[in-house]
Amino acid sequence: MGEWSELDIRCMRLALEQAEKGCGKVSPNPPVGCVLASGAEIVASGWHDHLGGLHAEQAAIADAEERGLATHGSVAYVTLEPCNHHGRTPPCTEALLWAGVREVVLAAADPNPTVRGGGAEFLREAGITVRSGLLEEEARRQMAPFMHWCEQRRPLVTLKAAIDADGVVDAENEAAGRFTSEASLRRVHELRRESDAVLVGVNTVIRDDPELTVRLVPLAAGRQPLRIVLDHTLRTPPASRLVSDGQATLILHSDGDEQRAAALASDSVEVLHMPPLQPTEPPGVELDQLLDLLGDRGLQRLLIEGGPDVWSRFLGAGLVDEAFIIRSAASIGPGPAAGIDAAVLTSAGLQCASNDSPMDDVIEHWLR
Ligand code: AOF
Ligand code: ZN
Repeated sequence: MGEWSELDIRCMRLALEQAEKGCGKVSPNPPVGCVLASGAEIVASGWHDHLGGLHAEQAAIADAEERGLATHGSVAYVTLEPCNHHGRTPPCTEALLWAGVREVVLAAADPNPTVRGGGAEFLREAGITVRSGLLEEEARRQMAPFMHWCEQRRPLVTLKAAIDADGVVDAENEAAGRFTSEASLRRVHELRRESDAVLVGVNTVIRDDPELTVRLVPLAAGRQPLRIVLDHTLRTPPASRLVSDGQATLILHSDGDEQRAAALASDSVEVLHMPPLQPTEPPGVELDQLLDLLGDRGLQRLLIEGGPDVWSRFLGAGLVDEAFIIRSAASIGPGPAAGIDAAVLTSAGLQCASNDSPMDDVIEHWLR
């Protein structure tokens, strides 16, 4: 279209790179990056680093100040439309005005229904040139959980499955039954870090007693994800790690008795009864209701870790937005079948977007 110059594109790419530094640390805010350019010179950059911390624009302005460089007359490249509200920080629109920015180039509009919006309009009315849509797709992808939550009020659902050469599944017990590589395992911990909640079925809890925490990669300013157990009749063992380790767990049931609920509930464990609206088949918590509940609680990304029953329920209901399938060349012998192959993923509405081989496993990334 000729609308964007090479400098524009270079600056926005850099802003996207800056934004990446906030990934997994700022939820429920989106990761955002900002670059300030004067003529052909990039004078400053910044990113939204942690919840309650400076927004990207303000971080970039602070960066320029620290370097003793003028922001007056510069162009700001931001991956998201500047906010126009007093939230945890004052409005970025005003910060840009104060800094004397002459033009704002943004990648994606901010669809957040809970903020005032109108950032671009406010800037235009103040006489600043605003151009939008540069590398929008990349920016929306980087902020996918935030965008998804803003537009649907539900978390983006990511499924992770590790499968051996014979289609047998990961024993989640990482010490005893691990067959995927160290690199794949780290990728799983990264996924957990980028997720607000991690969900398993009760059979996985009984069989593997998993922790489902982020341990192999630094958590930095991020939080441990909420652990969620789908437990139709409350069979979760009170001595399991998810119940006894003091980290937050949500156990959802549709037909458990009160005594069991009382034995599991504590300061860190919430037991919630969610009767199905209509009887579900197989019986259990209704998944649409579950996603609405998590969306209402502001959770933007849900990682489905297993096992096969849970995968098949989410895939069968067409509720998976993205899947990471880790395929190992090793055979772990007899075990539960994953029940996930290309045909299943395709009929769940997903397409294989990429194949990545960190060391020996293949990690397939499937997207809607
Ligand atoms: C920006 N720049 O770097 C980010 C923005 O609660 P607050 O004050 O942190 O505001 C959060 C909202 O602001 C968030 O939900 C999103 O709509 C927008 N995020 N805006 O101008 C940023 N992270
Ligand atoms: Zn802001």
